[in-house]
Amino acid sequence: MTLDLFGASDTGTYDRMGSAAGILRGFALPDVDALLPALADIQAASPFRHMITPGGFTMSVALSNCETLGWTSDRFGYRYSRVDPSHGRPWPAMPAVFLRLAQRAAAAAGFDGFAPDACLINRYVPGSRLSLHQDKNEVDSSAPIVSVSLGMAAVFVFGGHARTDKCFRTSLLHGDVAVWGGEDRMRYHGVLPMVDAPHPLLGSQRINLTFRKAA
Ligand code: MD3
Ligand code: FE
Repeated sequence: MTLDLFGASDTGTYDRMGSAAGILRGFALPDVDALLPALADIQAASPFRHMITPGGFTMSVALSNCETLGWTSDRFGYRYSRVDPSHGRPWPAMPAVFLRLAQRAAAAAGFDGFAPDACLINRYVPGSRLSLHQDKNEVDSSAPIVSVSLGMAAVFVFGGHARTDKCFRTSLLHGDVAVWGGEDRMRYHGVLPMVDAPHPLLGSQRINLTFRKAA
C-alpha cells in the first residue's frame, strides 16, 4: 500500500486492510461520468449541510444522503432518519448507478447480495477532517460498508476495535472503493485534515459515498 497524495491509483489492485476489508483501487473510475450528474440531482433535492454533533461541535465535513435512511446528527445524538431534517421530506432515491457500483464492489470483495438502504454522502474541503470513530448506528453489522472516493485525495486512518489500538494510514484516491465487512466492520477509522491539492475534475473538494445497510 502506498501513500501517494497526488498520483492516481494503480487501477485493478486490491489492497487488503484486514481479513474482510480492502480497497479496490480505481474500481469506480468507469462510473465517474454517470456518478457526477446523479450526485448533482441529489444535491439539488437534499443540499450538503454541516451537522451539529451531540457534543455541540459543527462537523467540518458537510453531508447529504440518499435512499430510505439518512444518517443525521444533532444535539440529541446520531441516528438514521427517513426524512431530511432540513425540509422534512424523504431523502432522494438511490440512483441505479450508485446501487450497481456498490453491489459490484461488495461482490468483488466477497460479499454477495449486498442490499444497502442508506447512502451517506460526505463532502470534504481543505481542512475538513473526520476524527477517529466507529460506525455503530447500523442495526445489522453483518452487512459490509462500501465506500467510494471521488475528487481530492485523503489520508485515511484505520485502527482496531479499541480507540487506543495502533493505527495505519493509506491514501484514498479518486475512484477508489473500500469495502469493510466481517470482523473488520467495527474498526476505528477516520480521515486526516484535507490538504488542498485540487483535483482536475472536482477541484478543491472530496466526495465520499458510504453505502450501508442501516436497518
Ligand atoms: C472502516 N467516512 O462516513 S470511508 C463515515 O472517507 C466515514 O468519508 C470516511 O468514515 C470518509 O463514517 C471513511 C471508509 C470507511 C467507511 C466505513 C468504515 C471505512 C470504514 C467502517 C468500518 C471500518
Ligand atoms: Fe465511518
